[in-house]
Amino acid sequence: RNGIQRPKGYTVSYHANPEMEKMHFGPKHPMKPWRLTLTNKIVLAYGMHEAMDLYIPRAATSQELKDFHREDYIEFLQRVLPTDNTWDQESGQYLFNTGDDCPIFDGLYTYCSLYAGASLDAARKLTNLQSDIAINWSGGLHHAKKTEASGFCYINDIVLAILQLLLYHPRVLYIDIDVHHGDGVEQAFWSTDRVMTLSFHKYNRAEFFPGTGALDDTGPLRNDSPGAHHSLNVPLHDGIEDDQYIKLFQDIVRPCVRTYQPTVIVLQCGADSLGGDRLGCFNVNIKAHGACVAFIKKFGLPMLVLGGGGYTARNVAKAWAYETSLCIGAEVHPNLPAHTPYLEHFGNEKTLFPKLDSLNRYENKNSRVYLESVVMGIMEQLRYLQG
Ligand code: V1P
Ligand code: CA
Ligand code: ZN
Repeated sequence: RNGIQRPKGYTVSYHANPEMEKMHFGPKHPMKPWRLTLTNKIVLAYGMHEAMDLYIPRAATSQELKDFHREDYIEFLQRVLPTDNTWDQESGQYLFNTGDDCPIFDGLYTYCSLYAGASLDAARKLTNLQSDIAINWSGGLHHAKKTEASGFCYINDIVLAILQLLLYHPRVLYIDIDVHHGDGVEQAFWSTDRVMTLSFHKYNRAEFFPGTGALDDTGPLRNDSPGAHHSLNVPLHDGIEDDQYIKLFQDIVRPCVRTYQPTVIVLQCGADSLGGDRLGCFNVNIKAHGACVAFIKKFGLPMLVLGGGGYTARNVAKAWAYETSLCIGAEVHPNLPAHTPYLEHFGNEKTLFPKLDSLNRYENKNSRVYLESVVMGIMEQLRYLQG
């Protein structure tokens, strides 16, 4: 119908549960699960569903969540209600770091177990060889810790999915292009050499959440610890441009793959690294963001593709729909199909690739020399892993 055909020689699975999309963090909160509805509408309007195996994933069980998270934290998420007083007098903090960033809303536990279930299902499609690329746009919530919520993330679905992959795969490469540091995933696999984590992000210790992810944050300091040099960080400044971002991504990922020889890649595609994002501060366009997905796909390794941040919903939806098309290897028309539901929501921008207008641009604080020094810093870390 739309000329979208199944990819030849490989299988893509798409894991989306519409129950997720109804959830609300609260009127002023930037995280809007509704962006997933917009994404799925565009994916369907183009006819991309013809080219993938679609799954409505089940919720993860509490036992599965406890594979990473501590029991008392999961039990808290299971029983807590928005009306409960969760202020802890003793510590002077809200329990388990809930609060403004991680509010307790109606259906919170359902929300958490659904996005985690989707990432687990997607990972298992890869390990049982039913898919080569598995996509879950509702996942990618990289800040959640073993015993607490952080930065809009409650359950770390990425850690749970990687733990599944590790049952079958000797080495997992985790790449994170969300504008924030993937601190929860880094911390979870800090001491192992079976997962390499690589995050690209805006870094400013005092002013930008979560304040970690400096270039010299590379794993345990003792050289005899297996995890040493297996956490890689690419700290960036405001305003990075398309060509710089693509070159940096390729110049860093290529040697990481060559040196580490992963058997599977997990890609967190946080869309807050796009220009015009409500929380982000880069000047990256949708085509450049997608170029990272296309570049990873070319390695031909099994791939778990996840969402993450992204706070200007129309751009998030366009980026993730475009990246779905790259996964299935379909060329899509640059204008959204006329029958796309909610088309009016996109205002004057019926194109899949809106140009970043000058009002939304950040001054580029990333010099060529700075970016070269970052690549050199990463290469230095990789040298420890050779031979
Ligand atoms: O900056 C902070 C905390 C709150 N302060 C005490 C420090 N929080 C950030 C959290 C950003 C989370 C990003 C998540 C992800 O990486 C993955 C899903 O994208 C924050 C910000 C901000 N501008 O950085 N929270 C909020 N804004 C916020 C705004 C309105 C209502 C609730 C939270
Ligand atoms: Ca990142
Ligand atoms: Zn983010």
